[in-house]
Amino acid sequence: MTEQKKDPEQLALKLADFTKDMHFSEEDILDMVQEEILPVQQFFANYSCAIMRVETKFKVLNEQFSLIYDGNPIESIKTRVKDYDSIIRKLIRKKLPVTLESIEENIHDIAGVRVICSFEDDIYRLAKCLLQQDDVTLIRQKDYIKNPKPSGYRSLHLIVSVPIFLENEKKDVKVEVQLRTIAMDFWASLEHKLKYKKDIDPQKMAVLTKELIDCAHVSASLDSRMQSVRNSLLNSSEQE
Ligand code: 0O2
Repeated sequence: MTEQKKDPEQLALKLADFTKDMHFSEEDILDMVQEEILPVQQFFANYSCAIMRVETKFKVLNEQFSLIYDGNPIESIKTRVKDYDSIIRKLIRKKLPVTLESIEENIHDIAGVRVICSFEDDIYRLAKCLLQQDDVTLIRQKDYIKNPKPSGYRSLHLIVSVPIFLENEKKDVKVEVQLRTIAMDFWASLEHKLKYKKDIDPQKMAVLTKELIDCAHVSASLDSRMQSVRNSLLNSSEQE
C-alpha cells in the first residue's frame, strides 16, 4: 500500500519544456498546473486527515483499555491512502466515471486504517467502542470473521464516516477500518502476494490456493484456542 504523489513543480518544468516555443513564462505554467492540481491535493488531504482522526481514536482506546484490562489490545495500526492507480483501476472495473465526485461517492476505501489485535474479542470490543462515539457514523459493516470469504480471508470491515474540520467548512469523510488478529493479518499478507502473482503456473496456483485455504482453517483454530487460553487466564485471575 503505497501513496503516490505527483510533484507539481516537476510537472510544471516538464510542461515548460514542451511549451517553450509558446508565449507562457515558466511562472505562468507553474500557476496553471498548481491551479489544476490543488483540488486533487486537497481531495486526498481530506482522507489523510480522516485517517489521523480515526487512528487517534484507536490509540486513545488502546491506552484506556490497557488501564482497565490486562495489556494493550492493539498490536499495531497501519494506515494508507489508496494510490491513484488502484482508484482509477477500481472505477474502470466497476464501469464508473473517472471524476473526483465519482471517486468520493463510489470508492469507500480511499482512506484505510488497519488495526491488528492479538485476540478476536478485542476486535469486537474496539469496533463497538468506535461505533458508539457520536462523531462516527457506520455506513457498512462486513464481518468476514463470522463469515469468512471462500478464499479463507477473515477480518472485520467497517466503513465509517467521520467529520474533519477545514478552514471554513466541516466535511464528512469515509474511512475503511479493517480489524484483524495477528494470525489473520499474517495469512492475508501472504494470500495478497499470491493474488498479485501473474506469472505463476495455473496448476501450482491451484495447489497454493488450496494450501492457503487450509492455512486459514489452522489460523482460525489458533485464534480460537489462544482466545480460550486468555479467557481461562482472565477467569482464574478474577477468582484469586
Ligand atoms: P488493498 O490494496 O488492500 O486496498 P468495495 O468495492 O471495496 O467497496 P469489496 O471489494 O466487497 O467492496 O470490499 P471488501 O471485500 O469488503 O474489502 C476489500 C479489501 O479487503 C481489499 O482491498 C483487501 O484489503 C481486503 N480483502 C478482501 N478480500 C480479501 C482476500 O480474499 N484476501 C486478501 N488478502 N485481502 C482481502 P483491495 O482494494 O483489494 O486492496
